[in-house]
Amino acid sequence: MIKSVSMAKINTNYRKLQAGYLFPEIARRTAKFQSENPNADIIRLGIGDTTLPLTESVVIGMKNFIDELSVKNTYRGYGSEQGSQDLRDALANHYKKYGVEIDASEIFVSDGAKTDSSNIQSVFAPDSVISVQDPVYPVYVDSAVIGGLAGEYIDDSYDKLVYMPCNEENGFFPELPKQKVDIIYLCSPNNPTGTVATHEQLKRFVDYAMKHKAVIIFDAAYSAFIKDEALPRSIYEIEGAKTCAIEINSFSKWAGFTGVRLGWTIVPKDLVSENSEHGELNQVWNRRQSTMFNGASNIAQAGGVAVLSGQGQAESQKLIDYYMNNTKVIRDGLLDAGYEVYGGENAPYVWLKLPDGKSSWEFFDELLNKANIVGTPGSGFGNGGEGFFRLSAFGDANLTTEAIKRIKDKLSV
Ligand code: PL4
Repeated sequence: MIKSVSMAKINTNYRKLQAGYLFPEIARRTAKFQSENPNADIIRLGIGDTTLPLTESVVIGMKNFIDELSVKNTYRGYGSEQGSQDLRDALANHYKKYGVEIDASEIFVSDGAKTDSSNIQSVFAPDSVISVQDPVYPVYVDSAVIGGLAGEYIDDSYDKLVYMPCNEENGFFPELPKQKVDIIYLCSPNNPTGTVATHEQLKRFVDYAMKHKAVIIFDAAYSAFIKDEALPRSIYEIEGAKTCAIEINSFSKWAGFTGVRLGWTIVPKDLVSENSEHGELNQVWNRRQSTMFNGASNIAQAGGVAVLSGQGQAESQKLIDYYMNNTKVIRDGLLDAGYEVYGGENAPYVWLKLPDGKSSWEFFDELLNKANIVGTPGSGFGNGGEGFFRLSAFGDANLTTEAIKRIKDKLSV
C-alpha cells in the first residue's frame, strides 16, 4: 500500500500578486461598461495594441513562406530554437545602422518581448536583487513575484525589489540605486511615461553596472519610434554596455506583429555577472531556450525578415509615422486643453498628469463614463504612476482625433 505523505502544492508566490494583471482588468471594466451601455461608442486608447494592417512586404514574405510549407520538397518542420539564420543575420545587420556590432550568435529570436523580459530572470541566481523603474511595465515585477525574487508585499511594495522612482523632478528617468543591486530593468522609450533616456543617462547606469557587476535588462520594444537622432536606440550604443546589458526588442509595435508574435533578445558574449565567465550567460540563455522553447513560428520569422528588408523598412516607417502623428494629436490636443503632459515626442505613449489630485482609476471611470474613452490608469504601473494616466497612440487616426475632441468637450481640467 502506498502511504500518502505529501500532496502537490501550488506555487504560493502567485498569492503574493496584487490585484489582477493590469490589462485584463481594464478589459474587464470596459466590457462591463459596454454591457451596461450597449449604445456607447467606445474609443480605445488603453492597451498599446496596433491597429494598422501588416505591410505589403510582410504579407508577401509570409505568403511565400506558406507556399513553401505547402509543398513536400520545401516543407520545413521544427526550426532552430534560437531563430532562423536569415532572421538573426538580418537583425545583426539592422544594428549596424546604429553603429552597433552584434554577432548573429548573440541574438535569440523569440515570440515577443513580454516572454523574454520575464523568462530572462531564470538565468540569474534566485537571491538576486532586482531593481525596477517606478512606474514600470508590470510584467517585470509580476514575473519576479512569481519566481520568488520579489519577496513579500508590505506597505504597498515588494520588500526585496528596489524601486527607482521616475517622476517630474527627475524627468522620469531614475537616479542610480543607492545600494548594490544585481539586475536593473530599464525601458526606453519608456512604457508608460513615453520618455526616452539620453546617452548620458544610460552611461551612468552602464558605469554602475560595470562597477557592481550588475546586469541591465534593457527593454527597447519602442526604439523604432525614436525620431531624435541624438537619442540612443540601443543600449549597445553606450560604451561598455556589451559587458553588462541584455537587450530585448520586438516586432510588435513598429511592424504590427502584436498578434503575429515575434521578438528577439541579445545576450552578448562579452556579458559577465559576478560569478560567470566570458560567454557563459550567452550559453546559459541558449541552454534555457533550447530546453524550454521550440523557436518562434517560422511564418512569423519569414515576416520578420521581410520587415528588415529595404522595402519592409520603408513600409514600417509609414506605420510609425501614422502612430506618431496620433501621438502629436493627443499631445497637442491635451496641452491645448490645459493639461500637463509628458512623453509622446519619441514614443507612442502620452503620460498625462491628472488635475485636482484625481486618482488614476477615478479618472479612468470618469473618462469612460463621460467621454466613452478607455485609457490606462497610471497606478496600474505602480505607486509612482498614481495621479497619472497613459494614452496610447496605436489607435485609428480619426478615432484618436475624435477622442481628443471628446476630452475637450466633456471633461474639464
Ligand atoms: C498588453 C515595454 C503593451 N497583453 O508584444 P511583445 O510581447 O513583443 O511586447 C510586449 C511589451 C514588452 N515590453 C514593453 C511593452 O510595453 C510591451 C507591450 N505593452 C502595453 O499596453 O503596455 C501591451 C500590453 C499585453 C501585455 O501584457 O504585454
